[in-house]
Amino acid sequence: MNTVFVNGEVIDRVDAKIDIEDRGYQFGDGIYEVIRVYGGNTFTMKEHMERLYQSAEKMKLSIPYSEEELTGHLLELIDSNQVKDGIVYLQVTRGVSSRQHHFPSKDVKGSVVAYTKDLPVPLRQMEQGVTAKLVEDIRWLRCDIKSLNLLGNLLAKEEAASDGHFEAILHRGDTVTEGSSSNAFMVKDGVIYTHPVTNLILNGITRRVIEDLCRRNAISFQEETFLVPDLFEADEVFIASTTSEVMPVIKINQQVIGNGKPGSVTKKLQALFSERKREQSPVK
Ligand code: DCS
Repeated sequence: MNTVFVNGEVIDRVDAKIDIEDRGYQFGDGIYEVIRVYGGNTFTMKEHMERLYQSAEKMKLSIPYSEEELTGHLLELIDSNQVKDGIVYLQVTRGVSSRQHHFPSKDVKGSVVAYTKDLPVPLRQMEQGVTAKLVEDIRWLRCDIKSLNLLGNLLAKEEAASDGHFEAILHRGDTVTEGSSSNAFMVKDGVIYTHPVTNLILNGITRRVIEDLCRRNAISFQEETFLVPDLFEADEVFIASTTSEVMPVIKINQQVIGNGKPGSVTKKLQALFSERKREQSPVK
């Protein structure tokens, strides 16, 4: 049986029901997190939970559980579904109330849903690299909130995917911001560049792990904006997310990046990232 968490209960997936007047369903008025599970253990769970509560605060959403309670429920769910390599998806909306734009009264409780999914690490793509399409960033100005409102991201991803690309790399004017569901990085002369943490990008947890790995291993990591021409002239480009880890980008649009193969800095980071995963998993 595949179980899901719905408002405090762990139930069979087929029994899960959502009210048609849930504000997540009607407005995308909610937030979410995607947390990795490796070998049955969560990876950077604390960071994801903290970001969830930060997103909630930024949109004045009250989560009806403490962080500890919610973490406990997720661990129970992972256990119940015997997840080995996969993800847990967690979503909180502003709850159910008759459709109106302004927020419902304080006694309307947020809806909390979570489910797990088996998802292997995309090893082949990580080894060979993927291609990306450059797409204009038409999203709103609070991309720091991990909101359910993903239409700008979806349109970009679809534009890239329908041309056979793995990811859309977004640019606002001349500035490269991030991927449609990842952070974007370029390497030039041994230095890694990525957009600074502002309202224009999501402060990715994988990005933070990469920053920490760079600091500990004397790899130069610069939080500095870079431009579209810089991206095309980079030695290496990679994207990073919970599901894709450190993913080399070997071609953008029709243009080959560097020598068209995953670069040495990217490969070094992949190795360090794998090591970090092993360190975080308790030895069984
Ligand atoms: N930027 C955007 C717009 C994202 O959607 C994501 C992750 C990231 C950056 C990277 O953040 P993490 O490193 O914290 O994952 N998006 C999640 C998603 O929607 N599916 O998988 C990850």
